[in-house]
Amino acid sequence: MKITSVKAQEVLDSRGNPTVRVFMTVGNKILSTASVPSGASTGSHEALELRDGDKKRFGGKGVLKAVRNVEKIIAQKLLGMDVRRQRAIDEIMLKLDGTKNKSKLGANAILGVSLAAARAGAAVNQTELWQYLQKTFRLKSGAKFPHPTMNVINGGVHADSGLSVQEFMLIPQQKKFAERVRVGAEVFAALKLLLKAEGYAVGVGDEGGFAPHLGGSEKALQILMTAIQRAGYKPGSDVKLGMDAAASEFYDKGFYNFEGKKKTGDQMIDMIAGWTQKYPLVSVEDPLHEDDWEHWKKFTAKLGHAITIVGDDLFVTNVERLKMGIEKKVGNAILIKLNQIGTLSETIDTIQLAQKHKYKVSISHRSGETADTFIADLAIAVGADFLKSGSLSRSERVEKYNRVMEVERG
Ligand code: 2PG
Ligand code: MG
Repeated sequence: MKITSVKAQEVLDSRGNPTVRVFMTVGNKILSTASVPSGASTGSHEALELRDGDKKRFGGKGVLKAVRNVEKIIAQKLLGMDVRRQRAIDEIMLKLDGTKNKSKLGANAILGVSLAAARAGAAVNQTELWQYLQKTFRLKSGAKFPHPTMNVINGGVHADSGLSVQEFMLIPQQKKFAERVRVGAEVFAALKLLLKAEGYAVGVGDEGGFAPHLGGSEKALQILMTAIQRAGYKPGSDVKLGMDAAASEFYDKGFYNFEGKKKTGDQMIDMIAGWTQKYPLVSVEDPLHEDDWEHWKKFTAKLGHAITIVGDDLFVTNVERLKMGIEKKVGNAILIKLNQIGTLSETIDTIQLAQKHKYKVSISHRSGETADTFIADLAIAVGADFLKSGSLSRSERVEKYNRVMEVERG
């Protein structure tokens, strides 16, 4: 079935910043839409998110240029194509752009079209999106459900809590996805009571987790242990912990400015290794700066056998960066964010390379999100190990978990 129109609009994300929403029609009755998320702790090797820079609108963050690129440049080439030719569609956009980091058309313009095409293709075939992705990219069929990694305490650039570590996550261990979500939500509720009782604020940060001024990241780990117990669960066997340090954000000229202390890479490694001894901290993302390969290597050598070490800003969903990691034996898991690379096809290629080399795969939201639940279907389609979609509050976060539960229930 042929693409008959490709339109775009400037809409708002969960932080009130503009983002791109694409509307695609196929034949004369199928309409699909897709919205593009946006990060705050963006890696310097990510594909370019095109913003207008016109200070008179949204402080320069408008996306009218990207919208125009969809309607005036990309649409011209895609009209009349069968929407199910996903790889060809992505390929055409890559050629049209012609740059390494999608700086001509904008990764936000390109991704919106890429995702809207996939969703339209699923509608044409009258299949669920996750099944359509499996068929289109010849993935293993069948539904495998990820472990949610739920960011219930927000720090870093996602909150003003004063914590250097950006995210503290619950990783519930129950059998069913829906059970994991229930346990996560119960611990989240217990955490709220606990924080209140201790006099901390319970307003939430960008990803729906609390943002209390705890005075230090280790305190966050401790309070999570208590919250898990208060909810009636055992830390470790029922609920494990994860964190994203997003260390590039507090790195400066060879040092890590961590909660008032200037730390070397080795000191960062020792501090986090110490936490993995004391707490059921089984997953650590971006413990070090995105170009600090030397310490990444050391960190992996020291902890890679014991915990999941996730490269986010390090790998930026990019096949070339991941290949470097595989060669250097750095990390053992990759965070996947569609807008870091900009097309669905490239994202799938990166995931497949990771899986081939036994790297775990975590499909992730961005701190700026919309109600679009594409990543939930993507996680199921590729049999991802983890789905990282923030906390158990704010619809743009929980809708991803809700979507996986919907598929699990059948
Ligand atoms: C991260 C993400 C999502 P951002 O660092 O993993 O949690 O944050 O979208 O701001 O890059
Ligand atoms: Mg991260």
